[in-house]
Amino acid sequence: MPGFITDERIPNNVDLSSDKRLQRALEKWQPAFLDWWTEMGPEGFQGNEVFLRTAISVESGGWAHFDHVRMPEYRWGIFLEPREKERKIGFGDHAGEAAWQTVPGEYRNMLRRIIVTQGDTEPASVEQQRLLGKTAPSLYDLRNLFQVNVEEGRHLWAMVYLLHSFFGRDGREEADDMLERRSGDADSPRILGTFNEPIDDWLSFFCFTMFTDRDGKYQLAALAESGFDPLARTCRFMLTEEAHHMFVGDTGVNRIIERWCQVATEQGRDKVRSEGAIPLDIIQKYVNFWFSCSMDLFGGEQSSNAADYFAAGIKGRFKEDKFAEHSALGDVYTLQKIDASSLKVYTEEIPLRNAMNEVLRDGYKADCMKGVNRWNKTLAKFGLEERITLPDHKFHRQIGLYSGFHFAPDGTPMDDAAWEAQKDKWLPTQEDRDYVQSLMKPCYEQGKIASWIAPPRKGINGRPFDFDYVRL
Ligand code: BYC
Ligand code: FE
Ligand code: FE
Repeated sequence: MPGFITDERIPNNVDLSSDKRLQRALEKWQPAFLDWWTEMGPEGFQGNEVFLRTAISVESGGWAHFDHVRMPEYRWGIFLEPREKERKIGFGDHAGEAAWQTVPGEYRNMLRRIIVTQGDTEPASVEQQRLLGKTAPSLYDLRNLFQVNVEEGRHLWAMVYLLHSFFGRDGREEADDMLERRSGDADSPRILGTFNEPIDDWLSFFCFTMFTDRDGKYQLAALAESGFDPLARTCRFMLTEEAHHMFVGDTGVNRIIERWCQVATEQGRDKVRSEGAIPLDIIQKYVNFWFSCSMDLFGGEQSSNAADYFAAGIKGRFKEDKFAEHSALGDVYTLQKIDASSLKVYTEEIPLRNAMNEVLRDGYKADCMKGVNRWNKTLAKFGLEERITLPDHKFHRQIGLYSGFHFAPDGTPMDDAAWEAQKDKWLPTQEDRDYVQSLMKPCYEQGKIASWIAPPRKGINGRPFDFDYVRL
C-alpha cells in the first residue's frame, strides 16, 4: 500500500508481502545485515537510546517519525516514491518511450553495475565513521552521526531491494558482497577511492558530509532521472534523507569556523591553539582535501561509460527537465586538458554526451560554493578578512585527466619539485592531523560542547540543544 507503514519485519511501501519469494530472500539477507551492523556499525552506544528519525512513509510532511530508539532496533525499511502514471523516459536515445518497470535485457549489466556502485558507498561510509562516537563534541553531534549512519544503512537496503527484485541470482550475490567488502581493506576494499579514506576526526566527518554526501546528492539526482523507474523512485526518496546529511556537514564546518572567529576576535589569533580551537588554515586544508577527493567521485572528464549511460536513458543530468534539449547530440563541452610535455593547459571541444561526468561535476562545484559562501558570511559577520575558498577542479585529483599532474589551488600547473615544496601549505600534514586529533575528546554532558566548535543555532525537531539526544 503506497505511503503506508506496515508492521512487517521489513517496513515497506512496495507491497512486499504480496511477493513471498522476494520477501523471503530479503528476510534472509536481514540477519546478515544486522551482523554486519554489529561488527562494522558504530562502535559502542548500540544499547543506548538515540533520538532518531525513522522513515515511515513517503508522504511529504509526514514521512519521518522521531523517537528514542536503540540503533539495532532501528526500522530499516524500503520506501519508493509513488509511481507516476505513464511516466516517460526523459533523455537519451529512448526519450519519450514509456519508462521501464523491469530491467531491459540489453542494459542489465550496466544497471547492475551502477546500482552496485551506489549501494557500496552506503555501508562504506558507516565503516569509515564507526569510531567517531568515541569523540563527539556534544550529544547533539553524536546523535547526528548516528542519524547519518542508520540512514546510510537504509540506503543500502534501498539498493539491495533493487538487486533482489530485478537481478535474480546475480543480484542476490551482489547483495551478499555488499556486506563482505570493507572500507580501507587491502584485499577487498570498497569500490570507489574516497570511500576507503579513513575518517578519524570530526573535522573530516563534517567535511565528508558536506562534500562527499553532496556527491551522493548529485549522483542520486542523476539516477532519479533514470528510465528504469524503480531506481528513479528509490533515489527520489533517498534524496529526502540526504538533505540532513549535508546540513550536518555544512553547519558542522560553519560552527568550527564560528568558534575560530570567536577566539580570534575575543582572545586574538595567537590564542587559537591554547583555547583549543582549530586554526582556519587547517580548516582550509581539510576543505581542499575532501573537496578534491569528492570531485574524483564523478569519474573521468571524458567518459564513454557516461555517454553510454546517458544514451541508454539510465543516468541523466541533474534536473534533466531544466535542460532545453534532451538528446545531448550535436552539442559539445569545452574541456580543459593538459599537455604532458609543456604542462600547458589548453581547451578542446568534446561531444557533450562524453562530458556528462563533467557536467554533473560543474553543478556539484557550484552547489559546494553556496555552502562556502555561507561560511564566509560567518567570517564577515565577525568583521574578519579571511575567507575559505574552493580549490580549482584540477587540484589534487586522483581520477581522470588531471591525475598524474600537479596543480596549485588556483589551477596553475606545476612540476613535481614545485608541488613537493608547497603541498604542505595546501593539504593537511601529519602535524595538522595530530593537532586536530589532540582535540578529539568526548563531551557528553547534556548541554555542553567541546572547545573547538560553537553550539548549533537550534536543536533537532524542535528540541533544544541541551536535550538528551543520546541517553547514556
Ligand atoms: N574511484 O568512465 P569513467 C553516496 C573507475 S556518493 C575508483 O571515468 P564512470 C554517498 C570506473 O568505475 C554517490 N574508481 O567513470 C556519499 C571505471 O572502471 P572500469 C555514489 C573509479 O564509469 C556519502 C574507470 O574508473 N554513487 O551516495 O563514468 C555517504 C573509468 O571510468 C572512480 C555513484 O557513484 C573513483 N572515484 O563514472 C554515503 C553512482 N571513478 O570500467 C553515500 C553510480 C571512476 O575501468 N556510479 N572509476 O573498471 C557511477 O555512476 C559511476 O560508476 C561513476 C564513475 C560516476 C562513479
Ligand atoms: Fe546515502
Ligand atoms: Fe548521505
